[in-house]
Amino acid sequence: MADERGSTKFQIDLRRHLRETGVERNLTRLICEISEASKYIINSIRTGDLGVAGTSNLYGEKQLALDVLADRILEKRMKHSGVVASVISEEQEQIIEFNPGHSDCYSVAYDPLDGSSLVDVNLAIGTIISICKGNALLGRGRDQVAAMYILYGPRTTLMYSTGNGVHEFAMNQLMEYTLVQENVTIDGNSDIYSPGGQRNQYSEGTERFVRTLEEQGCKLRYSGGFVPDINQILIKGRGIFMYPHLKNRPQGKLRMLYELNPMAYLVEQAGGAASDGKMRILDILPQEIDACSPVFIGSKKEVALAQEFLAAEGY
Ligand code: AFP
Repeated sequence: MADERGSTKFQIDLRRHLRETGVERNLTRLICEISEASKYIINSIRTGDLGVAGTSNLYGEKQLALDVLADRILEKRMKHSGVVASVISEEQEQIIEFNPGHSDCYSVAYDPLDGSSLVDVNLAIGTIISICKGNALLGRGRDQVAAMYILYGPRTTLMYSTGNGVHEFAMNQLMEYTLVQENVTIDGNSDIYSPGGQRNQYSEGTERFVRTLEEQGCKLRYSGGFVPDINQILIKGRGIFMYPHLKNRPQGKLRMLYELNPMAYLVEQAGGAASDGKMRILDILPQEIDACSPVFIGSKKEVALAQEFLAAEGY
């Protein structure tokens, strides 16, 4: 459908791509509803209030007005879509049920505006979406049926997978998402690395791993936004992101349901890997909705190398 990145003989929009790849009707509707919601989120980022909302989220983090607004936009869209059984948002305290018993519905875990603390300095941020069948929100990530993100950067792009490869779309001047490339692949050796968290809190194993990457000539690329940092690895086809176990934060910072599971699904679909340093992220069974985990995600070779260092030098 698309020749080299960005140039297509004709513009294939998101709905058409979903239909032509045989995605189930309600799932197509859900993914398109989320893409529609992103247009309102874009507008709120560009023109909205950058102040605090005066409230805190599940993690005790101060919510920005934009966090709350983006959350409301998405929740409303999914509630009225008619195909969503329940949702959980990083900005909400608990699971919200719309159609709990509906057998052919989906459940969605989402981070409406990941990296929102970067908006005031005009850095790229994103919306992260995890989709499960029925009400399986607290299941293992391997049971997801789809994952996607929207990246609000110099260009607005959307990446999705329903289990048949990872496909990139860009928003055009009419605010339509049109296909840029299909089957995004991670198959190179890393020459970039994204080390989250304070370096002086790293375990010996993680420290040795990072030093080895630097000795191999890897360059540090870390924006503070999970979505642009993962997008960089997917588009370049190589690299590794980590937010590891820290001495002062053993579970790391990133959240299983609406950050790690969807990104691990996309990265694995692109031929990469995602681990907590010992096991596959998608095999972890979250114990609560706010579960966090250490993460090493990106090129398979470097994720495996991280696991070797942690096993040998200490997790
Ligand atoms: P915010 O949403 O609070 O900006 O956090 C963003 C994030 O969850 C993720 O997008 C980044 O990869 C990570 O935190 C950055 O964390 P540090 O600020 O500790 O580097």
